[in-house]
Amino acid sequence: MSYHIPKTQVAAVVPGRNQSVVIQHDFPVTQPSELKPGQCLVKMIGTGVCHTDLHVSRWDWPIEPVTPLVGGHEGVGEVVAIAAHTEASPVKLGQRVGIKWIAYSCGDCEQCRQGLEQNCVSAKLSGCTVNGTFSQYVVSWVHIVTPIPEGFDSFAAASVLCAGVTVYRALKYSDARIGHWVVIPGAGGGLGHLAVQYAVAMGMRVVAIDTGAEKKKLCLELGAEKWVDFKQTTNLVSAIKEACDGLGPHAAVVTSPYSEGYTQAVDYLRPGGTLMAVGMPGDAKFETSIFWTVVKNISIKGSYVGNRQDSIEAIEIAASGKVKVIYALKGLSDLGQVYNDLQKGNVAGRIVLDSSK
Ligand code: 8ID
Ligand code: ZN
Repeated sequence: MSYHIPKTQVAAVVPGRNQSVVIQHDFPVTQPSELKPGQCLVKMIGTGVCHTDLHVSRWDWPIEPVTPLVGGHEGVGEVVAIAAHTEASPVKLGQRVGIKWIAYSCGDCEQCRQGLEQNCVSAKLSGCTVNGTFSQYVVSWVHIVTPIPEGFDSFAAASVLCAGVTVYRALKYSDARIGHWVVIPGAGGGLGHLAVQYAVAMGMRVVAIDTGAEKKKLCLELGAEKWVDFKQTTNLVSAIKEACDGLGPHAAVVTSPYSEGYTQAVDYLRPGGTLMAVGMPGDAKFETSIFWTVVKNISIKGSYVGNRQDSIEAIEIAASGKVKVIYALKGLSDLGQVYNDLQKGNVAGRIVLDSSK
């Protein structure tokens, strides 16, 4: 099998710092002969837009992105070339695969050996330190891409590769178990709406925190038992405690992109509870009571995307129908508008871009 690989492609590009996204029709395509052993070329089908892409495009974070920046890190496509001298490729030409935030991890360093591939000393980040999925052809690595099960919608699968994996792992490490209350600030957003469903699938009881009628409806339809609107609730701490037997939730998985989603978590968590930090405001600090963190035996844990195994588990659960990605489909050329909508908090669920448009 061999494919015609064009020399140029359409890509949504941020040319540099303080610049807006532009649609470029002549962005170069890496040719199969230019791939290094272990690499593959993936022809994109679709890609989700994560709030991380917005953070990166605004230089919000202490990580310096490549420029011109082709963002995007949750995409699905077809393998159309595998580099010469690639040994024991686990994926084949023509296979559908997913690209995630961790574009590359070495597999050999201490962090990789322990399953913390996210913290690999040589990690490359899709759509940040290497070109990402807001384009039609992406260079990836055969040992890192995630195989997509047959029959699973490519556009839905795309958003599992960041949003889904991230919240699935955060819940897995939250110590919450069947029957426990989990509160999810940001529940109506891209990560949050999947967190609601993974938590329900794991047997947990969910309190969704977000704002507006559309997100309320979405969260309750997806299985949240209770809803708290953070803009309309004057005493969030007592509202959340009350929603969870008067004692508060066993865990909070905070997916809000701003520090406001974090500030009251230690106050409303049940003694012994766990705060899973997932949302990533660039320069905020935890503002929380050390005294009550100690006295209530609160655990605070960061959770950063997931490794290859987490990704496969998250994909298989979603492919089985237990978790549904709620998305609106747009084209690559709509990325600028999607960033505006995300910034304003206007996106319920996810926006996925069709790479052919
Ligand atoms: O590996 C990770 N930890 C990881 C992976 C992927 C994404 C972290 N993230 C980070 C992103 O960089 C971003 O900071 O998670 C955050 C959320 O990403 P997202 O889900 O893609 O964003 P979104 O779709 O805009 O959803 C955010 C939701 O938060 C709500 C908004 O209304 C929106 O629905 N929200 C806000 I803004 N403030 C809130 C508050 N104070 C809040 N919800 C509750 N309380
Ligand atoms: Zn993401």
